[in-house]
Amino acid sequence: MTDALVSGGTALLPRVEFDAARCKGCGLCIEACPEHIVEFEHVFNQRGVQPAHLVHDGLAQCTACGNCAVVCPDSAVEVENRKKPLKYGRNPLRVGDTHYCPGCDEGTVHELLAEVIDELGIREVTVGVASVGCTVFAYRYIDIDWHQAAHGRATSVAWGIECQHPELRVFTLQGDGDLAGIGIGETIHAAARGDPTVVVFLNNGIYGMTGGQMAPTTLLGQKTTTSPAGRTARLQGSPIVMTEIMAAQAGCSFAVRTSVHDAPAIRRTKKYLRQAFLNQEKNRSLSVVEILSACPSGWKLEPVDAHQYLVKEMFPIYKPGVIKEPPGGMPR
Ligand SMILES: Cc1ncc(C[n+]2csc(CCOP(=O)(O)OP(=O)(O)O)c2C)c(N)n1
Ligand code: SF4
Ligand code: SF4
Repeated sequence: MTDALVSGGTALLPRVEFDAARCKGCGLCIEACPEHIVEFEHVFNQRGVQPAHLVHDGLAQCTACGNCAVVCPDSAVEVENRKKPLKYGRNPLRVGDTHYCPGCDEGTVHELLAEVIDELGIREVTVGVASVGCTVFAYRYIDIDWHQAAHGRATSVAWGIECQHPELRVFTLQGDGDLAGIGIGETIHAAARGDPTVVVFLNNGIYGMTGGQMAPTTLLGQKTTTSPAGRTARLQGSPIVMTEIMAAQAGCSFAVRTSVHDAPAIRRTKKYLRQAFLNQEKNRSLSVVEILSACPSGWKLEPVDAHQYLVKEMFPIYKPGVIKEPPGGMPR
């Protein structure tokens, strides 16, 4: 690991590496560490932020839970439990620094997708369809084949690939403006047809890339650049709950809503993504994994506050959990 601060010298202690150059200083690892042994350094890195590192002598208290590595949206932490052995963070498919804002959840979803594709051994047959929005550069970060779709058209592009190459495993990565706004027609028709696509739906309740405009998923009362007084049901309509709508279509065989706001949620989301790819192989119909995603920049909140907002304000409207079980049920 380049520019890495390496801690841990003996075989019994965990190995914990913080990549100072990669860190964008969001502080999520500091929040996630149950032993409180992660802090910001006093010096600045090339990105102009104070990167996270382990406190002096922190390794002696480290339990190798891996939470810091699991929550890092930028693959900047690696933890190895040398007793088990177990490793967290960094996998062979994840490449490059991401452009996402500090604390943005979209990078964490890349990590999970890369891990699942790697662990299922489907790298050579998987094609991602990147959409327009903050995930537009997804093809730079996961080393598989990609296709770029125009705004809202990702499921249609996926269907085109699937028609020509039924042997391939195709997934889309779409924001809520993309999937529920301009692409709402394409999305519902894909669910009705039962395309064998894994739809990964990042719902941050806002148009992030273009500067925080109101999306179909914006909460009532939420202030955005195009609803400065807060969204009202009368004027702009109520938030659209897309995953329930997709689940209601006969061709959708697995629908779930989840989040990546803390380490247990990240682990659950990985399980759901894995299930979606397994469902794709077994049932050849549409799976949707909606991931509630913090947008600290668009919401004008600090990363940790953004996750609190997500739990307090988004969960009551967008309830996490399995909406439609896959045929045969969820593995316990
Ligand atoms: C046809 C078309 N209309 C509008 C745009 C401008 N545009 C680019 S990104 C975007 C919003 C993306 O929001 P979302 O899908 O929620 O993704 P996020 O950026 O929040 O991840 C819009 C409207 C475009 N690129 N193409
Ligand atoms: S979670 Fe990652 S990017 Fe954020 S402060 Fe920690 S190491 Fe840096
Ligand atoms: S604008 Fe929002 S969604 Fe886009 S990268 Fe920044 S935090 Fe993430």
